[in-house]
Amino acid sequence: MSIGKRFNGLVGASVALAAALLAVPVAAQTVGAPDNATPGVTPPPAPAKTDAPPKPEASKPWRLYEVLGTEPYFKIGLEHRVRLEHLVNDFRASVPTDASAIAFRTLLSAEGKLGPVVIGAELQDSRQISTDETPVNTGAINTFELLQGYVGIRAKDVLAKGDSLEVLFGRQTMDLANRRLVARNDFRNTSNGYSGLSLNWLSTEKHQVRSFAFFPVNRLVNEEEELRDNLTEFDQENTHQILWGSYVLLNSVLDSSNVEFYVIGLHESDGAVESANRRLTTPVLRWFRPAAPGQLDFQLEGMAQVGRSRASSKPEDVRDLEHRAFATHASLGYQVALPWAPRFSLGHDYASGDVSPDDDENNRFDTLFGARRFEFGPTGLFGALSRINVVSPFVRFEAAPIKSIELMTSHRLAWLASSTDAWVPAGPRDESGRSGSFIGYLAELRARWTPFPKNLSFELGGAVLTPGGFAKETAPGIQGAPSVYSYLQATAAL
Ligand SMILES: [Ca+2]
Ligand SMILES: [Ca+2]
Repeated sequence: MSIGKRFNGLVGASVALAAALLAVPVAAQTVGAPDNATPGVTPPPAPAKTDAPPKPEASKPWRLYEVLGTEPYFKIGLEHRVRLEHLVNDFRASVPTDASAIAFRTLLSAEGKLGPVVIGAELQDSRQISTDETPVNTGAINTFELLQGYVGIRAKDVLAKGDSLEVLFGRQTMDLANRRLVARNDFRNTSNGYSGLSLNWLSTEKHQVRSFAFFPVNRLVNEEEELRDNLTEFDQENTHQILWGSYVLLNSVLDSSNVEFYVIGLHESDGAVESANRRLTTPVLRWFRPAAPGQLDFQLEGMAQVGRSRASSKPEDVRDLEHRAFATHASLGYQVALPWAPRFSLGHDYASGDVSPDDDENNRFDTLFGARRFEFGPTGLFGALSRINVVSPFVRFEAAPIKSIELMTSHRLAWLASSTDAWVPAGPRDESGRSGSFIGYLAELRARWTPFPKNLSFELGGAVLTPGGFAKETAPGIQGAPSVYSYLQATAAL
């Protein structure tokens, strides 16, 4: 199908969908907090994150369900986002090429509540129109999908006065801890979904216990031509994959810092989806103090990963390897006690890579179902860096010069942790290690304008990857020139 035809058809469909959805009473929740919001569900408050300064106090957003007065029994939310993206010099390509896309995402959520019993659903329509040179995948496209559909309970004063408990059964989304290993994606046009049982308990002192057992949801369609045509097919729970976890947060324990400990398990075999037969256990320890005006904040995290896995998900690859990998994050920040909340931070990320393709071990750290936009730069058409086989120091500066405007810039150098393993987001691997290890320098800028908090926001951003020795040697599409990504997006929610 030609781009023009696709464009006309899809814009028509998107406009019709938006019009249809706007005709119903609405209320949504993610504008202005695009990196960690969870529409449709109101879990116990998560601990403050250290990767963003506290937002200036916002006025109350406009919500139609409040006007209608259906709360607390029924809430409905709608959000629509459109993003224009352009990538000059695609670092993944085998020949120099550019990529361009317009990505649309619509979320419609509804939740009914009677006493402690909740029942909810969320529809996600994610689609993209793009040039023929632009790669397409299920990260951008998943049309008319049931992202969430659950029943459960949400109750207060369960074990002690002032605590809260949420138990959900069904298809749901989840942000676990700092979202590095289990996340509800937000910048990415589609989100991960998980089906199963989750429990979330928050004590009066804001200590937290979470536990879950899921079948991750496999996004469909997934063939290139079907994706390019934005076809619709109901996603399938991958019953050959089990994701489970247990999480404890001790709030404000050591000199107003927090300690988190959790374990995530992933067990999979080949079914409808080819797998690398991962049987991984990932224990994580994080010690952190959230950002606040006039004080030092920090984050120290260690993630170990052990078990068995295969080097690839190819059906002919049946060699089980000992999986031994790990990742670390260390950062230090300071937010100046000024009205425009300037915050400086610096830090270091490490994630192991495979040492040798010929031994009996797999040392490549696996990020499971995590998100990376909040620290490794924009994803979407870009996503040049990730927490896999990487050594990367960074500096970051953020500020809110006026109440409705937030600015952020970050700068990273990135090397392969193992020069004999791949630069995974791009693909190339030099098993000899002779191409060196310097991936390059990533500079990022972002400006966000929120004229109506949680109702309307605009974001303009971009990133430049200046290739290092390894990228120049192994990524023919780059030919030594920088990859330059830019985007402009608008998000409206009711
Ligand atoms: Ca689907
Ligand atoms: Ca190996």
